[in-house]
Amino acid sequence: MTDAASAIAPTDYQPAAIEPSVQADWHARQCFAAPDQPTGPHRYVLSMFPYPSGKLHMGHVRNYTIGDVMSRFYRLKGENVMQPMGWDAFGLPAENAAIAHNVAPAKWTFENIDYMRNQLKSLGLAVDWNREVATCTPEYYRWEQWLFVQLYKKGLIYRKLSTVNWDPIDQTVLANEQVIDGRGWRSGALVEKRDIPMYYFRITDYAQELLDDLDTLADGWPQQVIAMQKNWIGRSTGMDITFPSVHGDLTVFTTRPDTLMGVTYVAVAAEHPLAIQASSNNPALKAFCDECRMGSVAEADVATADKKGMATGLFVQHPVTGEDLPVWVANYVLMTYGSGAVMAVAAHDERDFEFAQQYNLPIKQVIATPDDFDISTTAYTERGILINSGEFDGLDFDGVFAALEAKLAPKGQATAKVQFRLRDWGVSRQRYWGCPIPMINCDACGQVPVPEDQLPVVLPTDVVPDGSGNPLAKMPSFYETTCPSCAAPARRETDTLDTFVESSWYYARYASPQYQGGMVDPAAAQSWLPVDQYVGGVEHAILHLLYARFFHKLMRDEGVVQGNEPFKRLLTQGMVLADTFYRTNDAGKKIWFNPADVELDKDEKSRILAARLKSDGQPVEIGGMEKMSKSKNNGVDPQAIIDQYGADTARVFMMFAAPPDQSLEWSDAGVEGAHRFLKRVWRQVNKHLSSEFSTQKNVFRFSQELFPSTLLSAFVSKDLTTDDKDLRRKTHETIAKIESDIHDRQSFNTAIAALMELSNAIGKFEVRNLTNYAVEREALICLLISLSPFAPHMAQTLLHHFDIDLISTTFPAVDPSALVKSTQTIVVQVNGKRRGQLDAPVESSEDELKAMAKALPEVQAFLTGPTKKEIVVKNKLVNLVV
Ligand code: ANZ
Ligand code: ZN
Repeated sequence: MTDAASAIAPTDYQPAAIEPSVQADWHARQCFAAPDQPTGPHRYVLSMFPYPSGKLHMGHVRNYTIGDVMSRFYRLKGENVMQPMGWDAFGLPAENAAIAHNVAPAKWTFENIDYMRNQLKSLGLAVDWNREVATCTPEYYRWEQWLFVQLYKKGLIYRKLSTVNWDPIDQTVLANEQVIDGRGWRSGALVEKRDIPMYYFRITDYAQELLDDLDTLADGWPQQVIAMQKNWIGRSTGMDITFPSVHGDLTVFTTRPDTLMGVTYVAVAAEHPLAIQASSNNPALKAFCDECRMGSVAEADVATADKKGMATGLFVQHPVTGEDLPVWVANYVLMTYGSGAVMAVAAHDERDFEFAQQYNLPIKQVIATPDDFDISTTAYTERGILINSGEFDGLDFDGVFAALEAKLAPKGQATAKVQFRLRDWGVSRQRYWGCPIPMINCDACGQVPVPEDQLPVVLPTDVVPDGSGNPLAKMPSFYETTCPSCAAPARRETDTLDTFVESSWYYARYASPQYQGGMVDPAAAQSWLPVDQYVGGVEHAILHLLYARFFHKLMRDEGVVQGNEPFKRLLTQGMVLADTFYRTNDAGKKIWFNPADVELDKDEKSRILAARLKSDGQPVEIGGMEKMSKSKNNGVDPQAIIDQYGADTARVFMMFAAPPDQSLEWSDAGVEGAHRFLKRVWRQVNKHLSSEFSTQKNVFRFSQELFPSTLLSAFVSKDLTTDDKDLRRKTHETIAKIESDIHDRQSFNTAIAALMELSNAIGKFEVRNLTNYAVEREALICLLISLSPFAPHMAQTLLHHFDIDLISTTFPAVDPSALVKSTQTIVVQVNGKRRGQLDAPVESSEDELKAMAKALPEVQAFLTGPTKKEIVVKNKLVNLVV
């Protein structure tokens, strides 16, 4: 290896010349292959796998660079790191592409995977490609089907009617995103609602555990994500209260039983039995209920929609006073929450208040308000002391709760209750490109799971959907089968699973991706799970992370994995933003132009002053920074950046431009800045290697034998100069900072800033003798190793010239002796006023400091007589009193 050490790096930094060969070296040596059962410290670093949409976007690049920096750092720290990669390969875009280009979804998907795999490799990720998984392969989804069957047998999956969007022209079920302004995306037909049977996962059985276990994640997960999950699970404690009536008793769920004496009407959902009963002889009411049912079922829409209602003409009795209360149908009451009915307290609930005002219903205040609160214009929604409540007057929330329970519970009219907002998870999709649901429909036996020895139910891959319904339902070769329990002819289920199911357990499959005996090899699961560090977009903060947590618990209860949670630590990266440019056409519509097609005038702070379209030289409007997206046409293609500057520059820019959890503003100037930094490091190493001292053999001894034990002092027998000591201190402070920035703070931008500072310090350092040369060598080696998680290709190439193999080296240890400051600044005062300062060796005695202070010419001018008192504050100041 000494030959390599004496070789000199080419003068110019040419990423295109080094990156492919470094990647080929990694592949040839299988550098990042993780063992199934690691010995010693090990870490599982996972970035959310991509959907193979066609090509990488900047969000991917950011996500995978963050994960890769951590993987490479922990590898350098001597850990066995597993960083796998795969493909979330089922989903609607493949079907849309099939319709648009007449190509089979399988072919389209695998071609995209091949292209994107190459793109990921060109980014230089330290990925164990032997663990690659694509969720659309039978080897993967057969275990998903296996779990489905187990859960169905346990009753954790059930089938019930549910409402879908139906396109009457295409005769197909539409996903929510295929409904645009109430019409089918392809046919333009007005979308109808239909009730069809679907399979559900009983996630609500795990609601309490999913909530409680969030507390165990508090150290590793962002607070905000934990809060979003809590909110989504939405645990409310309250009471079921029953209102007796001749039409049948009406039960409502309320979180505010304390307001019971303020109820002035009750409201039910359009689907509620009382509404249906009242509609049977009231055509106007029936029409109104039908209209409500056509509306959106999304809770957010319901909350903001105009309040609409109609009286049913029915009455129920107040459980305490016996008073008759009118029953209304209201569009703000959801059939799917509580019992689909509310006791309305207009004075203390905003929605009820709005509704009561609109329909002139009475408003009765029962909670005392602060003096300055105007209850005639707004509902007062805080808890408080009861008024106008007869026997309950003067009580607070807990007091009424207990009193009501004591009074009504014995009559069966009140039960304390916990209610979750979380709904069971409907997983049936009437789509082709998904995992087949392993069920068989038999006329005699009903739903029968596919026997385990007949799994997997393989999805045919040579199908090109045409947009008119699910092709599987038109393929007798797929659906014709026999019933496993009675052997009569039966029909295979043609619905497929929601693609969130595949992404709920891929992290576990990576532990043993080829295992044929189950979802995960128990030994591999034991070794690698849970994931130590998960990295992904905050857009997955709710559904994906909740489903994956749920699956981990399902798999645990099935004996497949251990532990309660899949992801120990979570980093949610921010969005990538870019400038937007547009023109407004005659119809008032904005036409967006890609930043690559626009040229800019900028001021000295590189703020944009004006923008012109390159093709016609005419101005375009500046729309500001927005999330990179197709709709604003402001996506910057990462491939273009990699081609022009190299992957290392793209990576360094991504990590330097913003803290990982914040949004990142794309800027060409920023990319160029990152590139200049790498070029400077390249030149510095080049200069060092071509120095006159480079031929001295004992220099190589330093890197080969003594590094990384940082025994520079053993190498350098002579005393170091102040400059030597300063650079050594900078070097070791930087190492310490990189460690704490990456490991403790996950603050990668400040780590790069520290590396830039170290490079600056090296730039200012002068090499006059062999000792200086050794000090500089240490600094450069430490700089390159610390830079290697960010710019691995360049680091590996340059370290080779120091006889160091990046793949087998370790992260430098901090030399505590190098951190000791050699000099310190001492302020000199005369009679308490600052008159000068001096740099004194740290070990100076009080007498030495006093003498040095008195010797300063600017101080002497004020020493008008003999000193009466001389005060020394250690390491800080000398005060001379005359
Ligand atoms: C009376 C009341 C008085 C209420 C008051 C609130 C304030 P959370 O906290 O989200 O669980 N509610 C019950 N079932 C409903 C349904 N199916 N559709 C729409 N709203 C429903 O919400 C619980 C509250 O939401 C319940 O407490 C009920 O209104 C309403 F001053 O009951 B409350
Ligand atoms: Zn049967």
